[in-house]
Parts: sequence; C-alpha cells; structure tokens
Amino acid sequence: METNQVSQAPALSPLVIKERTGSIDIAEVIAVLKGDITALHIRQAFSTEVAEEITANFNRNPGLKERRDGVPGQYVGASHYRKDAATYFAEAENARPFVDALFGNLVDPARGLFDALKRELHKQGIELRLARSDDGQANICRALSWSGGGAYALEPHDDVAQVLCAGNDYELPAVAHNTVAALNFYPSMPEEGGNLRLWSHKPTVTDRKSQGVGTTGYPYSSAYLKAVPYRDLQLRAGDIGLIDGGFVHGVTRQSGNGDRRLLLNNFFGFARPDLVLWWT
Ligand SMILES: O=C(O)CCC(=O)C(=O)O
Ligand SMILES: [Fe+2]
Repeated sequence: METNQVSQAPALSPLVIKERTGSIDIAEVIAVLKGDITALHIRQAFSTEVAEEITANFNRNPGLKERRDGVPGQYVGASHYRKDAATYFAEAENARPFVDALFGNLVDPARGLFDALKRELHKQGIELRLARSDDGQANICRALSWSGGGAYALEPHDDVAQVLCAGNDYELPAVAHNTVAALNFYPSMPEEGGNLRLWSHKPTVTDRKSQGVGTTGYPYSSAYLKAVPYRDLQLRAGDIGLIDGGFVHGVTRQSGNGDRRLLLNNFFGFARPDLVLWWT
C-alpha cells in the first residue's frame, strides 16, 4: 500500500568545484569526464584578442539565428536538442561555414582542446571523435547568447535528459549513462550577472518525470530547487567552464548596458569504455 504521496525533497549530490587561473590541463578535463570533478572553472584561459575577435565574428555572422525551440537565445551552429538525427546532422553540415567564420584565421580554442584530448585519450586506447550519422557529423562547437528575461538568462536545466531521449537514430543515448561533460568558452561577458549557477542535485529519470521535464531536462522550477544549495561560477571573458551537465545548472540574469554574454559550447562523454563522442 502506498502511504507516502508527499513529494520528496530533491536528493543532494555534493559539488566538487575547482577554480584557478591559467591554461586548461587535459588531466582535469578527464577528471570531469570521469565524474571526479563536477565543475572546472579556468580563469583567463584564452586571450582577450581571441575573445574579442570571436565576439565580433558572432555579431556580424550571416548564420546568426534566433532559437525557436522554446529556449530564448541567439545562436550560430546546430543544437541536437529536440531534433531527430537526420535534422540535426543536416543542420550541422549547413552551419559549418558559419561556425568556421566565428574563428576566421584564429586557432579555434574548442578545436585546440578537442585535439589535445584526442591525443591523450588515444594514449589510453580510447578514441575521441565527433558524433555522426549517414547525414553528416557534428561541429566542434556552437555559439550561443541567452536572452531569457526573468531571474535566469537560461533557466535551470540538466543536459542529460536531451541525450538520454535523443532517439535511437543517434549514437548519443549511450553517453547519458556516463558523465555528459559540457564545455563552455566565454568570449564575452556582461559587467554583472551571467553567472553559471550549479545546484547540488543530479536529477534521476523519476525526478525529471515528477517535474514534467522527462525528455528535455528543461526547465526546473524555483519551487523544486528551493531547498537545494548552489554555487555560482563568476565568469569573465576569456574563462572556460567545464561541468558535469547531469547537475542542474542555469545562467543568472545579466545586467549593465555593455557587453552581451556569449559562449562557445559543446558536449562530450563516453559512449563505450573505448569511445568518447563529441557533439553540440
Ligand atoms: O551559458 C552557460 O554558461 C551554460 C550553457 C548551458 O548550460 C547549455 O548550453 O546547456
Ligand atoms: Fe546546460
């Protein structure tokens, strides 16, 4: 007999956060991939010149579009969120010249990290590659600028539901049983706000269903998160934030009339013990 119909408070999972200044270390990237670190915040990880050039290339990009999938924001590139594989990979192929145009003649910092991680994993007998299908392959990154107008520029969510429920035409669902690492480079940040907020909670399938976000992981309500402790990563242009996307996270409201918040983002994780996939 069921006696307890009262909904449970979300179970807490500890946040292991590492913040420092300097260049990113592949051993730390692998620690996030393996679930040993929840969030890695590297300050001043790439140069102001590179950050400014990418921001200018985003603002004048002919491939810049408004999101129409219920998540307010502008973007260059492709997102697999709520798309079947054929649609996503076709979009990724079409968007590639525009993603390339974000970097012009620069060395793309996301590609630099991909190449370094690929070399290190190869030494360990693990292949790293872009997710793919008969319709094409993923890009190295996408560029995003959130425009939510409430307490959050990007509402609290997790990145695992969209991977778990991506559909059998993708290679991705297997990754959802391991850490879904979300890698973010920040070329431009507002004067105030735009923090990456991480809650001490890793929702289960049951948690998501109870919140009506079973297939999307987006958005979790303030009521649900009320009793959950959180930490903010206070980001500046030139920083990198690498997180375990299974933890609930969101972006706080930004203020100031100056620069808008821009990030380059991608996801990666183990699909098999000998294979890590990378996608957007
Ligand atoms: O903008 C950020 O800092 C986080 C982005 C994010 O959570 C996402 O793209 O899923
Ligand atoms: Fe996310």
